[in-house]
Amino acid sequence: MINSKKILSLFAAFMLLGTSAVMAQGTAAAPTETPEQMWTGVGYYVLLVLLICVVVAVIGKILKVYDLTLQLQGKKGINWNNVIGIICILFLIAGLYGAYWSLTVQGNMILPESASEHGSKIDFMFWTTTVITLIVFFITQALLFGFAFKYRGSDKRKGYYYPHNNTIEKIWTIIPAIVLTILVVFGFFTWRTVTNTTEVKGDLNIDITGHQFQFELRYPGKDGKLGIVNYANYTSSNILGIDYKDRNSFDDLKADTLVLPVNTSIRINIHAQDVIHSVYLPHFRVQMNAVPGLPTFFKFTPTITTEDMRHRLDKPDFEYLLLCNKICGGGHYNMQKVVRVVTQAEYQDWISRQKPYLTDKLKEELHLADAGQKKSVGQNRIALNN
Ligand SMILES: [Cu+2]
Repeated sequence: MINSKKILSLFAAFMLLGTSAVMAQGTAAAPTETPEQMWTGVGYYVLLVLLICVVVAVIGKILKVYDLTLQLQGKKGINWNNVIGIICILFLIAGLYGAYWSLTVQGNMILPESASEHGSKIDFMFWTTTVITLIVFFITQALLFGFAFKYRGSDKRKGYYYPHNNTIEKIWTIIPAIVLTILVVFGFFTWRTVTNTTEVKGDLNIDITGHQFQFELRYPGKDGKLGIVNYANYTSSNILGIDYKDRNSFDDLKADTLVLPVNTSIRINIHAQDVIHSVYLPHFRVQMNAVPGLPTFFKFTPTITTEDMRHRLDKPDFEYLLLCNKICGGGHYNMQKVVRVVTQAEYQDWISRQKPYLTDKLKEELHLADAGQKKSVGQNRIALNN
């Protein structure tokens, strides 16, 4: 009854159960779930899968016994070809209904209209691809299971041996190749228009730095310029490694919310300090990896203020979000910030209330007290001249 194969598969099942238990305890550190809850969750689903396997095996055995009894009585046994054929049709109906359900229920969770200028191009591409693949999906699934049912095994007919047909080969190679080429070229040109901006500078430059597990935002001060950063300058009080030999960095501002003035071209400069993160602004159709040692950037123009979007969606507490889109470690889920698109006036008011990165403590640490004062004297002079 029990051979080495069965013992091995039982061993594999226990290993799987053990691994899930260890994984469950590892992730149980998440504050929202207690270890007990996670343990019940994983154990429950593993047992459910085992139970389904047992039920299927039992039904199979019962049918086998029934089939053998019929044969012993000299009757024709179960026509398995018909059973399999009908299962194929049931699978087609259940599968298509599942696809429809998923489109209507999960489809409702789709992002609202794009809140950036280039976003409509990305959306157009997304919907073109979705519609084409959906049409192909429905046709091929219907043909696959429909044919499996229509041409199921039968004593009345014999399978026709049909080894090769060049025309069919050509059709099903060339048509997908053309469609894919169009989609890829279309995507290439769209991406080029989105990212290939002649003037690389935006009206507003903002630095976004990702590290485990937080985003740091840096806005330029009154001079409108961000100072140079270099990871080698990193200290516990200079977490971005800002280079204070560069005077542009003296008035750089620290912010907790990514506030963007509407209808202004924004250039986000993207840095990472440890592993690869990704700056993802889904409502603006913006995503760019944050790679350590390789600064990247993305330029876009927000077009709908947070206030306006709340009205349009009829959700009074709607917020745009900045998310990390690379699984960068245990606290990845926590890497998010609120993004707020506001009017120019609101932006000016907000920026005037942000604190500089160059704190008194840091000035002391860098022996910059003098330089800071000289700078402010210089600024006053300019202000007077104006
Ligand atoms: Cu991350």
